[in-house]
Amino acid sequence: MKKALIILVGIAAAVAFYCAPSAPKGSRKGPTGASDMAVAAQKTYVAPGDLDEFYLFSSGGHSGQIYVYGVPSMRHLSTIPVYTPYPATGYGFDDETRAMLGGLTWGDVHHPALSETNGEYDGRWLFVNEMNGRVARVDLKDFKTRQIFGPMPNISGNHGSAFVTPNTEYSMLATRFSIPIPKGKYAAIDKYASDYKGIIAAVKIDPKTGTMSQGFEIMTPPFDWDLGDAGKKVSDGWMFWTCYNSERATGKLEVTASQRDRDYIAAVDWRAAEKAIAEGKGDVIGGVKVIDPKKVPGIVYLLPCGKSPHGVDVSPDGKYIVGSGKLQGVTTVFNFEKVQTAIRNKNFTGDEDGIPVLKYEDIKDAEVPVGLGPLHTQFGPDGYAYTSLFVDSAIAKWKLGTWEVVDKVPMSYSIGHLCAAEGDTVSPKGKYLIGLNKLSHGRHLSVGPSQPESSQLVDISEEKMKLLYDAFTEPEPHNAQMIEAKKLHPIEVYPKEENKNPLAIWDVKDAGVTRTGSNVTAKVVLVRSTITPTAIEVNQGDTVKIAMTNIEQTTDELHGFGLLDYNINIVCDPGETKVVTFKADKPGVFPYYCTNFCSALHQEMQGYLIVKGKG
Ligand code: RUQ
Ligand code: CUA
Repeated sequence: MKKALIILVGIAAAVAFYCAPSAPKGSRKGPTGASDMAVAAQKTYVAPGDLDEFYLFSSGGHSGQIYVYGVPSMRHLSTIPVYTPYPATGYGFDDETRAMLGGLTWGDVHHPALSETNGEYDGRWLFVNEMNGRVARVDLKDFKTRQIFGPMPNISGNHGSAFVTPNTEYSMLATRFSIPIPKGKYAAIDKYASDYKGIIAAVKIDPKTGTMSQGFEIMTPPFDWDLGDAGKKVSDGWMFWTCYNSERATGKLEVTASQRDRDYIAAVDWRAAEKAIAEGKGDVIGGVKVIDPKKVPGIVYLLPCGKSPHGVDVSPDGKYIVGSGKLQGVTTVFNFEKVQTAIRNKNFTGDEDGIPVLKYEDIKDAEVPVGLGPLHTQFGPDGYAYTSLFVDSAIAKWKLGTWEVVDKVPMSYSIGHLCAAEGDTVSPKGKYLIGLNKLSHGRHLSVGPSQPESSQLVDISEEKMKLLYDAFTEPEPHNAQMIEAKKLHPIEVYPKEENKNPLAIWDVKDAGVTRTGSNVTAKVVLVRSTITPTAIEVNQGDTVKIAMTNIEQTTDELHGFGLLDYNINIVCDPGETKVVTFKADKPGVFPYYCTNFCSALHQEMQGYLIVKGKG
């Protein structure tokens, strides 16, 4: 009776907590009292002119962008357009970036992955996936998207991506949606369990340039692969992915795919896969080498994990694999060594399409009672782990090895991923943890029905976690990675001598228009405060190529080229050349002008495209 009462009170308290309104509108009284608020303010205050200690690269979800914040100020510093045109930087308007986007003008970005050397962020590149089967590389030298690889063959729903291996050998991915492969093949939906396939894939990364190329794929049963993480240190060479729908169900998955008590984590020996491919053991499907684990054993194993697990995260020492069953109140810790022993001893309970299933009791070290709806885990430098709890709207702090839950901090509300400073590397930095929440529920000035998402900054430098700051962020902060600012050294201008564009010019006397048949090339110089030439005359129907070089070598001296009525909007950074090609199909006189306020005579920086009509 007493126990029941306690539980009831507990539930009521939880509900009350969840529904608790934020501080009254217009009030600046913090929920935790004035002195705590003063401490929090001081801890997040970055004085004018001072710099933040960390960069945060946050996923922009279906906006297709990456947002860059400074931590601890949580100030939004820049937006890196990746899969979506972005007029502010002219991304997706010039020939090169338009070609990189292909025919697609959106992408659903989920998991940014900083490049690593020996399991530590090395500050070279940021890889990021999107659901249309692509992975992009952002160069952290200039914070620009430099490559979009894909859509990859056989891949449908690239969610379990773009995780990198400890020395950035590969960006790893796994499909959320299974389809008959290769793409284009037909199979009726009632053949789902046998004729639809999931795919695990490895995208090769050039260690010097970061350039991505086709690696290999592994065919799997039609499970819905969800999240992944690369093994590190002792488990280096292995990759782990969770799945839901091991039921192989279709239709209303919220019911049909939640029947089993346990789904799986796939453990993939990617070095063995690499070797098998080199030995010619893959079949070419859709133009890529695909391993069928039934024919090539010894590469994939299944670890049972309850229940519809979402995140899987490997501890900094590589010894533990933490699988979060989103429909239960515990997170399961597997022991990598035990997994290896079970594989060696062939302690299997069965198989799924030829992939051996390990015995749960053989490989599990602990079920940690973190709370309801565990999703993702990050790590601190001191043996602590932090798990996000979607249903409880909280973060649980617990200790690796003792499995003791030591603290909880509420989140507002419904936390998804969380991101600790370098918290998925071999040497987490601690200090800060950010909860990436799905809802913000009016803890901000109202902006209409589409409310901002929230990213909450938590202090993890002491025993008790403390909420420091509510930041309201763009949709949708799925995941983020936080790196020490001192590891990045972005350039501020493109050095003239490194500009290899054949159409670049550096002197206004070289500017002008040349013609071959109906192809017109205009070489243009952008420099304060003239666009040279100030008039470009062409004939209707000409193919016009405008190559513009911003010859400035001064920090922050950007120039733009906005051409009215032709939907052209280019921005050139100092020392950069951009090229745009279009058909001059509309006759008339069309002003072009500099779009970036660059000087006292910025308004004067203008000219005319004159298109002489046919008639
Ligand atoms: S998912 S809220 Cu797209 Cu990474 Cu877990
Ligand atoms: Cu150049 Cu404004």
